[in-house]
Amino acid sequence: MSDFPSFPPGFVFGAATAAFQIEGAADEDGRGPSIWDTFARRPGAIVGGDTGDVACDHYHRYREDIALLKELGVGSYRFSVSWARVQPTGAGSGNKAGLDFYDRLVDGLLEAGIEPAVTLYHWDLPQELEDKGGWRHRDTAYRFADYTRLVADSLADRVPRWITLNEPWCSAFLGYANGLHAPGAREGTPALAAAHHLLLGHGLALPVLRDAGVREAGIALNLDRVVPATSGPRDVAAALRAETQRNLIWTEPLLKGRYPESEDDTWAELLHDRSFRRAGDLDVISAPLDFLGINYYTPSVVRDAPYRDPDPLTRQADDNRFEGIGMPQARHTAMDWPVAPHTLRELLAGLKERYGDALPPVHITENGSAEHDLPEPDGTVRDTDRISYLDGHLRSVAAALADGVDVRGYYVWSLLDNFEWAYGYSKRFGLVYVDYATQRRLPKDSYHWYRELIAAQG
Ligand code: IFM
Repeated sequence: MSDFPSFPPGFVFGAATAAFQIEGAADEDGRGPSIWDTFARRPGAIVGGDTGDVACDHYHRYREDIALLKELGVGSYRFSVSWARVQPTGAGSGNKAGLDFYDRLVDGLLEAGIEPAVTLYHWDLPQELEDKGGWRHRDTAYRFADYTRLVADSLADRVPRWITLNEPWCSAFLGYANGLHAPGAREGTPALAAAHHLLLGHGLALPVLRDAGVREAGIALNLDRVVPATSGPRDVAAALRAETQRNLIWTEPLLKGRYPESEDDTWAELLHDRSFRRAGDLDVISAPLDFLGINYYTPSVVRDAPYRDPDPLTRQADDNRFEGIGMPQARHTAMDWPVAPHTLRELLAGLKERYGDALPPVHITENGSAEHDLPEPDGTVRDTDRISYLDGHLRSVAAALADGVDVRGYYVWSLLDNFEWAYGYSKRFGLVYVDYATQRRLPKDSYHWYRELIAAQG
């Protein structure tokens, strides 16, 4: 560790998880069904037919997991609250048993000297709200603000850092355009309405958090570092379209109070579709953030391509005349994602260049890799590829700091192997291996490596 760059005093080293991916206890203590419970039961939706019913059984084993975090030495733990556990139908009064669980979790973290960081929405919408239209429907944004009040009333006195939404791009486009995520809809334009209503929900939740006196409120976006395949004008234009669809659709409304322009016909039309927008929405959405959370894993190298669907009437809202060509020269993780740590620094530099002083302080709210982990007979897990992935990305963060980007923290995804959405339990992102048959936790070599790094940084 001696050659590792020093991070500034107060820099937060953390680890992250999300409720649906680890908690299990799907039917306990009054929890209602979420869209992921429903979607996981759809034949063919999830690899191996896996569900979140048991997951890592964190609901019952949270004390053991807090002990793992304490031993790891993290300053902060980012977890999400299951909306359907604390407000089973997505409306009305709270479910005390559900709120009590998070109360105990927060107290346990504080006793262990770890700052809790709460994500309010990590994709698990109560099913009843989906039945009423889900994020296509404006009212869901107001329901989200009410739910925020419920959770803030219970936890704001002890939780300093709050994240409204995790990766709304996935909720909108994987959920409502290509159907790879819950609720599994393939609908086109409603994905844009969903994107807008997610942003509106975020904007409505912010003053609720401010009223509750929270120290820091932000949002976590999965921003892409988009690289054109060649310097030719067609590929450069394709990269700009990709950046609009992946990044600018979020950062422009949030940081500038406007939607991006696009030279692409379908997108220009969709972005200027005002049917689901009301006057004043962009003011609500662009309320100041205390930090911008960035979840980063891998870059996209894109080239110009025809529409996948030539028919504008059935075309999906994520079809924007570009295609990824991968990075054949790079190592690939078990997700088949190319590993290119320097691109995180480039992404951060690009944001700083585009937004200047309008860019709030940044937290890397997720970064990590799925690898083909196999425990040795003695219980060790030699995940050297993950160590090199994390090492590279942390150095990239250090380089961004040296470039003058105000990065305040870094959270490894994830503390535990867990339910990796459409991939079920087939992909392992954890610093800690979970043997799902016994629920035994085995800290991997990367866990020990991260612990040493945190200790060495003081
Ligand atoms: O597991 C997910 C997480 O829920 C959101 N960000 C990406 C991770 C890895 O795919």
